[in-house]
Amino acid sequence: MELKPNEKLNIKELLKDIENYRPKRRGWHWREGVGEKRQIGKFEYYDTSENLKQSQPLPASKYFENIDPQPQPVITTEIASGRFEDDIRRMRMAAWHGADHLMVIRTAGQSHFESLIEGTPQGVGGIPISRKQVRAQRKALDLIEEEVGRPINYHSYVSGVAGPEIAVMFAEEGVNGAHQDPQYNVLYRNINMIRSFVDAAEAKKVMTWADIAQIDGAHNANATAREAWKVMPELMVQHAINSIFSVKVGMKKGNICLSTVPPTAPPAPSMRLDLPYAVALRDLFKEYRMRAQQNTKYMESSAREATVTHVLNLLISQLTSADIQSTITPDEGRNVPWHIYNIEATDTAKQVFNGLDGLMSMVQLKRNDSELGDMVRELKERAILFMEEMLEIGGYFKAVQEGFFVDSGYYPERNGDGIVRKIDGGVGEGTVYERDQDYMAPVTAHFGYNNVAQYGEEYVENPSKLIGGSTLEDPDKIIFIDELDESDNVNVRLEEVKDLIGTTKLKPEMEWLGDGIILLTMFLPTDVRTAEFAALEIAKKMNLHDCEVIHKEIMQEAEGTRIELKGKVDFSIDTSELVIPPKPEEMSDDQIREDIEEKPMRVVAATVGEDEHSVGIREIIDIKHGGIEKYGIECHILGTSVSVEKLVDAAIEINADAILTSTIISHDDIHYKNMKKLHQYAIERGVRDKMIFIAGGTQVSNEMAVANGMDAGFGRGTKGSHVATFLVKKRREMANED
Ligand code: Z98
Repeated sequence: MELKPNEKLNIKELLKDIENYRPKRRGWHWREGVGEKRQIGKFEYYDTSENLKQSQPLPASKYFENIDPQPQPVITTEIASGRFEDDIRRMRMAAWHGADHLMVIRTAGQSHFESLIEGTPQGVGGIPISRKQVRAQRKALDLIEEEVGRPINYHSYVSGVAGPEIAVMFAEEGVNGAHQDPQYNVLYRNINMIRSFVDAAEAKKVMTWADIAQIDGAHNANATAREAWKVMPELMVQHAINSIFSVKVGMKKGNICLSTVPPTAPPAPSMRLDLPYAVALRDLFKEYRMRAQQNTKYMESSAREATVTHVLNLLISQLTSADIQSTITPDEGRNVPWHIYNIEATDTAKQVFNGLDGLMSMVQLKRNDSELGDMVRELKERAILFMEEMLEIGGYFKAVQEGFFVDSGYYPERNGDGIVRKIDGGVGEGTVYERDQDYMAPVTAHFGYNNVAQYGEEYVENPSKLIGGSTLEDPDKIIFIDELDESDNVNVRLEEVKDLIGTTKLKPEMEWLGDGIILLTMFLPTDVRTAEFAALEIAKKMNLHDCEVIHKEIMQEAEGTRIELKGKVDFSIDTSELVIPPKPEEMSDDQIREDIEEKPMRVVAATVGEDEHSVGIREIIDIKHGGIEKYGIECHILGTSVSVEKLVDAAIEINADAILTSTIISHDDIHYKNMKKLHQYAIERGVRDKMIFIAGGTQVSNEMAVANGMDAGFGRGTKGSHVATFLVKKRREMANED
């Protein structure tokens, strides 16, 4: 199977023979070519990585030779709409925009599952992580990474009491990154601490074998705390615990990523709090990697507001460092996990890093004798005191029992509202046993005591040799379970939308093929409460169903409200029945300019008859709005209400290449009558074949203009470049005829 840029990824084809698919590679991939200066288009970049083979550049790149500079950090986007098959298509779009870390969040609280699940059931707010789904996504990414020319990291979560099993499955299936932090289980999923740490040792060992990069869970305290900036000292302690624990298990520091989030957002003076925190963290954890995540704690339903906070977060990454820049989605505040928001967030990261390229060659953080320096020191001191107190009372488990974590006080202040878990409580309590003397497991990447030396020294490092390799070395030993649920699986879902696959039927879609969802933005000149209900009524009248207001913003209490509303349509359209006019030809600016430079061009222009409207023609000519002047075309505007005779005579006198007329008035077809007159008079003067005649105006169609003697007609929406393209092409054509 191979992907072609102009062909859709065929999910059915992808799922064929999935039971025999083996991932192409293992291990995390950092971007290449980082740290080198790089010439891209007309600019030299300081902070980029290797270009992609194929990509979708930012909209404004058309002004810069379509360049698409790739920032240094790996860029994450989290895609998990509930249907892995639809997420695959979104992954392809995200990869084309520059994401190379695709995370799939598991469906609500999957940490509570006590074993692996199988098949492809549909999720809510995430994907039920199963082998088939993981394998299909990895297979798709193996193709997509070929297409864009950069390895893509596939990522999910290793947590819950099934953590080690999940780690093994991820290692088998070529997953490249995973969240793993025993503290997450303890604090947020109430899993017994002893069980959680023992499981973590096993899981981390497996992740180490598979070279899976690890992200910790400290940022969850940030998201959970009542005031996120109060837990800054604690976050450092959490990072420290998971990092050193992972090192002790054998994980390399280069694969240990601290999950860090700028803790505040405007209107808080965020830079003054977030920047010292970021600096302190990087001071303390130099040897590790930084995964900078976008702030989601203070995210509301305004995409604009979320984007500004995201941009400030990116500035912090640029001022300090980020190895992975995670964008998540800017829409967590309204739970619309839609295609477009993943793409927007990825583009925001790319755009901001492009714009901030080389910033640190010009500015320096003021570390000495400064508020920044003082705060950095203070934060570190608070974190170290926290750690010391923790040791004093008997270690981490005791500290959790005492409610040290996620307390809303700014340490050493304590408010007594931290999360309390008991050492002898929680899920899986009492399930950890010491291994017997004769315990033996013929498996790879096993943590701790394993009595294999009795079979020979060569087995100590590699016990699975005893059985000719475990599933990690010999994937044929993996037992692949296809589907367990007859009605809740991908085959059934694909069947439901079969009319939309490989046909000319088209339906709008936000997250799932054929979901029919559309987003409406409207301004209603009333108060917010009335606006919300009025919007729903309006949507009903538009025949939308399942409507929901997803964002409302007061413009002024009485004057009006901005509303964003989602709703569904239940029809599809047939693209084969569409009448699509031919695309207006448009040469590139440089091509037009080159032509004019080689052979100068002169035009006369006017509004003819009794038409005083000169705005249109001026827009087509004036350089200010991209008119034809900008290509070096010499333009003589004769004014308004010019007679046809005067216009042609003037053109003859200055030896013009073309005549441009403009008319807005169209009653009694006066505009077409004038065109005919112009054509006739030009014949009389013997210049009709020597000049180009163009008529424009809001009511002008090309066909009618040509039928009335013109060479071309341009209507509403015309830009200078369209007219210039026509002029250049027509002149070439006329020269060839000569
Ligand atoms: C992120 N979207 O970081 P269940 N383990 C850790 C986690 O941080 C998480 C899970 C497991 C954000 C935050 N984090 C989401 C360390 C979740 C998830 O199944 O939801 O409990 O596990 O990308």
